[in-house]
Amino acid sequence: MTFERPARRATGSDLEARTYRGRTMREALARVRRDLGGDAVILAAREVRRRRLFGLGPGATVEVDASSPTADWVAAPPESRPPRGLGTDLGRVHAMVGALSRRGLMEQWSPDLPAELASAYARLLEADAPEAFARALVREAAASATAEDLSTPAPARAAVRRVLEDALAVASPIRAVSGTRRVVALVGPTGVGKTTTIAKLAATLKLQQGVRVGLLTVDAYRIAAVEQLKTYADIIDVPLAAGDDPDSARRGLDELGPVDVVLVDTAGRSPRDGEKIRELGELLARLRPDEVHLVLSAATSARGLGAAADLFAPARPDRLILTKLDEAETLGPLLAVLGRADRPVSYLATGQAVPDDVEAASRGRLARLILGEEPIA
Ligand SMILES: Nc1nc2c(ncn2[C@@H]2O[C@H](COP(=O)(O)OP(=O)(O)OP(=O)(O)O)[C@@H](O)[C@H]2O)c(=O)[nH]1
Ligand SMILES: [Mg+2]
Repeated sequence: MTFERPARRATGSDLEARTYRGRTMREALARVRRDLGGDAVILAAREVRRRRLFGLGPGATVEVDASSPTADWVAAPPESRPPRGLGTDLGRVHAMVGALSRRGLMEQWSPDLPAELASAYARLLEADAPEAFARALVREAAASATAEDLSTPAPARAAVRRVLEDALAVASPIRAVSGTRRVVALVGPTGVGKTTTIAKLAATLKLQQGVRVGLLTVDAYRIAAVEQLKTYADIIDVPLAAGDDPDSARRGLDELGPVDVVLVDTAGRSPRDGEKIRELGELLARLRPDEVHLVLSAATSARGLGAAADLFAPARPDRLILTKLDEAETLGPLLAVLGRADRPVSYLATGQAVPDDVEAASRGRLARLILGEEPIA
């Protein structure tokens, strides 16, 4: 495709705007950058053909008005810039340009996404949600929302939140069933908070719900690990057993006596340590827990989360616990693993305090947290 010299347009001020065209926003912006440099000021953008609901028809183009940066304009926040005679039909698309260019996200946009959802899309990208996920959510929201929903930013954001909520799965909290012993194991990478979460859950189950809880550690070859759990067992006043191979772990279960719920603490494994994870899988296969919760720290990169979810597959986790939500800068990376792991989230851990900083997961809360619409504490 050849590069056409852009037409010059008067802006009604001392600035000169040029108009750049492309089949997509990305293409038009690439031309702006090539001609005016990376600091060019985007003044407006429009779709040239009438826009259909889900994107542009064939041959439709995007026009971007841009000018060279001047100190005066660069300093001013985009919303304070007047349209400066660039035509009256800025409206919706102008707002989209504002929402995205303010956040340096203009490049990501393409005209097949509805402009009304630009700010919700920008919010997802700012939360470090994977771009493909953000795009899919926005598309889905556009398909399910009414025109009225999309008329102003708040309902448009709510439409995206609803779609995100629907995409999330949560599991019900651990329930004691009288007459049966429910065995619940926590597995996961080193240092994510398995032992701390077990202490929180044990205290909550016993003190708030009157459930008879026992603890079993299969991390017995690490003295410090046993001592850490023993300290909690003493404070909460629940029995503790230990075992480091399938036979001693099974014996440990029996030593706990009549309890309703056994929480099983396992040794943290590096996601790189495939052999140890397989051993853990074998031990759990013999122990036959009713639930296996994979504990992941929200303060891990998307890549680290994905690797952990894949590598702990031999332990057959059927639920996810997300810890350190308080430490994570953004929660968007979780979306990659929530999709990939395909397991419902059972609990959210939001700090170091035992037992306060744990809560049963809820879809609404998780969606609002991921979108940055609600504080952790
Ligand atoms: N900020 C924050 N810290 C947490 C949270 N959960 C646990 N921690 C801290 O993380 C550190 C490690 O916690 P542990 O419970 O020992 O982690 P673990 O997964 O049992 O570690 P290993 O047994 O060594 O694999 C401790 O300092 C905890 O206080 C949380 O939700 N938020
Ligand atoms: Mg531990």
